[in-house]
Amino acid sequence: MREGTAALIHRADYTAPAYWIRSVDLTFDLDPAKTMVVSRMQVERNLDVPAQALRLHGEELNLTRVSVNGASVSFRHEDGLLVIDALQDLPAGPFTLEIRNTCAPAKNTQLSGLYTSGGGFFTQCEAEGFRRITYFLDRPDVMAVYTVTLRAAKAAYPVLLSNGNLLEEGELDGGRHFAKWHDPFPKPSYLFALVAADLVARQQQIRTRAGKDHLLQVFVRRGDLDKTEHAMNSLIASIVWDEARFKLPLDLERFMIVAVEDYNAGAMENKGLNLFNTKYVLASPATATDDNYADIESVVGHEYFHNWTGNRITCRDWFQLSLKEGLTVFRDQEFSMDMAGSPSARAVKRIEDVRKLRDIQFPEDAGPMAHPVRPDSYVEINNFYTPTVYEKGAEVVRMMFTLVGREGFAAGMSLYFERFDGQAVTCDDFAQAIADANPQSALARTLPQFKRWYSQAGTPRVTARGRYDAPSRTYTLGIEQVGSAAGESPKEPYVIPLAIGLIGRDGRALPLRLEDEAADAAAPTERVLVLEEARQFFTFVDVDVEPVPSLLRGFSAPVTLVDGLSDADLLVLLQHDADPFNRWEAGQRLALSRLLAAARSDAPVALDAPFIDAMRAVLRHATLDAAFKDLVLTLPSEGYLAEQSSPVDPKRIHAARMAVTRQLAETLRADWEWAFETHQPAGSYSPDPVSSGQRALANRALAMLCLDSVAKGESLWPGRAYQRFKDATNMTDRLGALQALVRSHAQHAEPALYRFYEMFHREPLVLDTWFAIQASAPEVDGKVFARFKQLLKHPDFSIRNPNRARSLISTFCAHNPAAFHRPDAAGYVFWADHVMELDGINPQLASRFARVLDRWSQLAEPYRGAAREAIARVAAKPDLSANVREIVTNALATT
Ligand code: B3K
Ligand code: ZN
Repeated sequence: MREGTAALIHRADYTAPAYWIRSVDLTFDLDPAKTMVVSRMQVERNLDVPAQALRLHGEELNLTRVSVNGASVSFRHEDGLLVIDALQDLPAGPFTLEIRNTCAPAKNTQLSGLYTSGGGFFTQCEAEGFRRITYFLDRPDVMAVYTVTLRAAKAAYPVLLSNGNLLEEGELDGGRHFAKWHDPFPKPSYLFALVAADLVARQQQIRTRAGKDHLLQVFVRRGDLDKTEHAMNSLIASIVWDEARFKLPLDLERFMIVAVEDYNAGAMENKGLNLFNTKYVLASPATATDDNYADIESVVGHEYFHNWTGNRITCRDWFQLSLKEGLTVFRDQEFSMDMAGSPSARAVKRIEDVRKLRDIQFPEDAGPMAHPVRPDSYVEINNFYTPTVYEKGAEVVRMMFTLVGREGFAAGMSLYFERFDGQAVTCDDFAQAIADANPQSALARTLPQFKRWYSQAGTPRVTARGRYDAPSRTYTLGIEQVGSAAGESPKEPYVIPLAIGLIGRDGRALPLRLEDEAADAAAPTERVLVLEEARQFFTFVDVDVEPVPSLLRGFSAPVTLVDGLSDADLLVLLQHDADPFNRWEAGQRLALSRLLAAARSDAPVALDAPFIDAMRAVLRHATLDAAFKDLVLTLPSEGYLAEQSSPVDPKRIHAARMAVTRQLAETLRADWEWAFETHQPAGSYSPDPVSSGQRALANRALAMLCLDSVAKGESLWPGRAYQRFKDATNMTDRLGALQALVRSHAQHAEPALYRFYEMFHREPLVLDTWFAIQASAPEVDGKVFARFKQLLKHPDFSIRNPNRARSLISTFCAHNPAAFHRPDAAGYVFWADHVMELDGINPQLASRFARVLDRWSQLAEPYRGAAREAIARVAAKPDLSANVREIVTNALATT
């Protein structure tokens, strides 16, 4: 990755802090225009580093006083830091540093630091927001014990919260009140939080296995209390799970979740006081879909699990971000799988996770922002909260899990906490602990090589070729690691756990015995090969028929596999593979080759009978779960197809995907009708995997039926969809029907959209969906683009609310490629204008949005040249934030 003007920070330059802040006593006089902060810190020199001035971070603050041990001292500002020189003369030992400053929460449109939203005060400090509240050593390896006093007008801000336990609260003069909080656990400043707002809470007392009582609270705005049950249940489930699976208990008397409407991220794991985007808290059957319910469970879990993986053990520096994020994503994925229950529901979750990885992380790893899981340098750390650090990081943890086994991983986690609880550590420390707890494992044997997963960017490509020798009844797999992308030189070989099986054409799972293994015990039908070299051969013996190899089962490593299987082989896997992931994958690959062929050719699409029959067989299968069927029948996304094409013509890809979809709608018409009629869960709404799978399949069927009806000029299914839209008793069905109408361009789409708005315009999260549906509608003659531009002027649209901005602008630009990429470049002109506008308001949001054009260099002309021009126009703006500058500079460095 390359960077231009702004300062690059390098991992290799890490040095320990010159001072430690052991404790901090903060007092806030909260006022939207001018909040006063008094910070009294117990500070000590770090005797391991040479004596030097104390340099504190601070951003957009007004400093009023600095004193040391009660006496004012002189200070200076240098390179954006507050420098205090006078400390070298102090006697050894701790001293008290007091700083008084003010900040302006109401003017804080960046939503980093202390800001206002909906009339309340909220904070977001990760990664470097604390320095926007007061001067501090705002780095994760400085861990302090916090005591926080909040003072504010009682009528406007009846609820005053900070981390830890409530020590006291009371009245003050002038209608003000106060609350004093104490967090007994030393923590880095990025985990600090405060809330002062008019909120109500759902509360629950629980007793954990250890017999301790805890108070759980979910705070929301008045009127939203009836949407907090699922979040509370998810929190309780998370607490129970972490104690049962990893023996990690809740360590505070009180655990709070607060929902906030203006929020850059999804949620934040502040110690004992998690702040959440409302999107990941609020749910009722009438307003939230099955997917929303699942997301809430997973995000509540994720933030809760950070309490140990992130908070108790944190990162030494921000290059180690995946230490907490990769591990915590792995933990939340395991949690969701364990909650899902059945093997089939677990597989569905795994498929969804892999689909996300390949749709989002693989392109990142092949584009201008490619970086290792543990980056070596950055300009703006907020640009590195990426799918690579999170999702690929979780895959790296999953590979360790695979290499040491479930018990071994649990032992490794215990050793990790034994060694490092209360400390700020590195990815190396984590990997070493897992390996040390499993000295006999392949991980321990290969650790330095395994850690290339942390240091090398790019998605490894693995080719596999199998050869069956009938006379000797042997099957030899030759496997090669061939670099990351076409044309790129090979990386140093990785350690790759490759889960495999061999299947007979009749579907029989064949025993797997390697040539040097004894023939006494029964050979397993699945095993994990550990690849370590650039090229390796594995010979299996006693193989009585020519097998079809089922490789990379469960997606056992984040690689691209090229195995040269024929359609006939893939059909065998789709029909028989005991591994549900590979069964799904076989269907995706069959679809992919047809979609790519359709995108290349100008001839009308004519799907072959074996493919259609295979899809029908899955749809009609007697024992497969509905959710799994739905995933098999979901065609690869346009984004994924784009990654498999060169150059990329978004309109051709869209047209091909639409054509294949229409043909499946037409040829499987009777099967879709059957699927719709037979997948209607009875009884009251429940977001469990079985019912939500049924709803997903019914909604897909309805969408297919509407497409086919509209193509034939019938009104039967659009009419039924409209009726279902009106009668629905839950949001999943209502939205499914609405999407079916909008995506088929049925006449009923307009009245349905109108009605939907009338019903839900007071529900911000549902209104986000209303914007998103219109922004993602399939483009016809520029009408969707025209409507999109109209919607930007809608009175309910605001670019300042991140959820709303994402629901309209990001949805259109990132998730509607055929509408966004236009030969007249109007989409790119819009993009550039809005990156620049947003950058003046909220640089973190702007730089996320800026990444929409990361893959510009892959585009076909005329898109490619026009996209580059738009990026160059943004880059030419002199006062860009470091956030956006890093993105556009890197984008322009690609050719
Ligand atoms: N740790 C936060 C993300 C903070 C984003 C800062 N730009 C949420 C999470 O990963 O749990
Ligand atoms: Zn996280």
